[in-house]
Amino acid sequence: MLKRIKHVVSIIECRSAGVAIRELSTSRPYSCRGQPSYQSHPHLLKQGEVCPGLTQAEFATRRWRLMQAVSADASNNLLLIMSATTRYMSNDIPYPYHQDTDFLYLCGFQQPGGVLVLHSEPTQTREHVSALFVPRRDPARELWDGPRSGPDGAAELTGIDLAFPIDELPGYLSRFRDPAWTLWCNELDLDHPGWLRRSFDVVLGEARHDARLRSPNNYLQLLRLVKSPAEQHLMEMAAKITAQALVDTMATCKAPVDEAYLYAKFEFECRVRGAEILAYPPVIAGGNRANTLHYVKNNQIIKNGELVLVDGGCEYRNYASDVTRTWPVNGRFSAVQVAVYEAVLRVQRACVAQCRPGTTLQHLQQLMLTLLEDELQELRIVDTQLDHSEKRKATQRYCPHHVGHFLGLDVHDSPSVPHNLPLQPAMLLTIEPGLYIPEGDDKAPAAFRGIGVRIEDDILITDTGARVLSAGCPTDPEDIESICGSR
Ligand SMILES: [Mn+2]
Repeated sequence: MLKRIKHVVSIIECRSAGVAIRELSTSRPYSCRGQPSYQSHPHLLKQGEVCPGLTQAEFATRRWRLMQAVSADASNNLLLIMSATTRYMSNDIPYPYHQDTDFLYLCGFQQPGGVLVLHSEPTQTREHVSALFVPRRDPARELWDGPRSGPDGAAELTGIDLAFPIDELPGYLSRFRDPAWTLWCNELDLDHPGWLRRSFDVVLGEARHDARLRSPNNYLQLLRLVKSPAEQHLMEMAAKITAQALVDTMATCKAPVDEAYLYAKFEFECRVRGAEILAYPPVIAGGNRANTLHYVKNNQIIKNGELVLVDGGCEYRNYASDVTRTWPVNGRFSAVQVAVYEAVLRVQRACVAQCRPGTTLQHLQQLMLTLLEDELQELRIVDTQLDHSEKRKATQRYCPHHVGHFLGLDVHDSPSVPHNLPLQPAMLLTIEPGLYIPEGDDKAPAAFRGIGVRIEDDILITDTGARVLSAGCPTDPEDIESICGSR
């Protein structure tokens, strides 16, 4: 019943907006076809959900909030958000498709070739209109690529105000030529098809870079920073799956071991628990390779007596996790290894303990550096006789990365949000101090060279403090030793 009313409203809006009225099927449901829906995948979605756990109402609220935010800056607003393009591994063989996360955040449509248009339209019924332009159904292409939603399936799934075939986008945009409209849109890159560029030229004409064109990024990143209860639940699931996969990876680890084996084991344990993919190429770094921060080759043999640093995270229902553990591949930390490990662990726990509303990433970064500096002097890796600035420089050499980052649909979520922004309940971040002493570092005592340790957890800011979502994988060295090689 509700659905029928929605269609009637859509038709009225089409008329009032002067848009050609498309055929609307009200006789039978579409069941979407191009991505899981309540009808096709009842084990994943409940009725009214666009993506598992996320309702049509939640997506509508996100769009409304974004339009409210930009309305503070300008009055006639047109937003265009593009879906990600399909990338190819080899001529016509695509990589697994991964939707643009802003597009996904605003409408939940997971198929390529779409454009989301949001524009102000102060009427008695609503303040703005959301229109989704998607590829038409095409039996010849669908034979190869699988089913598509088409506009009707997209409308039914997302509950969006309007849905049209993508080729109608230039016509729809022609009424926004008036310079009174502010266009909020990210720059197109070379991957976007030529017809999309031409659609944008319809709005902007010759004035491609004038003041009418603005980026919605800052507003979107601030909105995405604070997670709804449904998002918090999905992120907690992602962190739990990753934590358990790390436990299982440790448990089957015996020296010597191939990094590639640990990679496969970790990914397998994530995916059998329901994660679709990994959120990023994991770092599986044995011995000195842990000192290469973005080591992702994962193809060396880790020798008996070495540590392995595993920085990995699954993506569960589009939400990322990001956890790091470091363990001895033979199940026993050496005295030197455990000394470095416990130094990092004390700093990590102290930083996590400071996570609460009102603190900032900037403060946590300073805290991490101060504490690491003390630990490095205690370990006699940094000389206590150095002056303050030399000690800080040395500390930053042994931990060149930041204490953490925000986490969400992207593993490095909301990256442009300033680090002096006070944390609020429902924000999610990582806390990940490390110490990296490369084997060629002749300033450090020889015994420490070649050791790299990082400990990273996913933290949800709550009303009163914080909760460690990835606590399912222990960090205590004795717990780690008892898990290692236990299976
Ligand atoms: Mn991280």
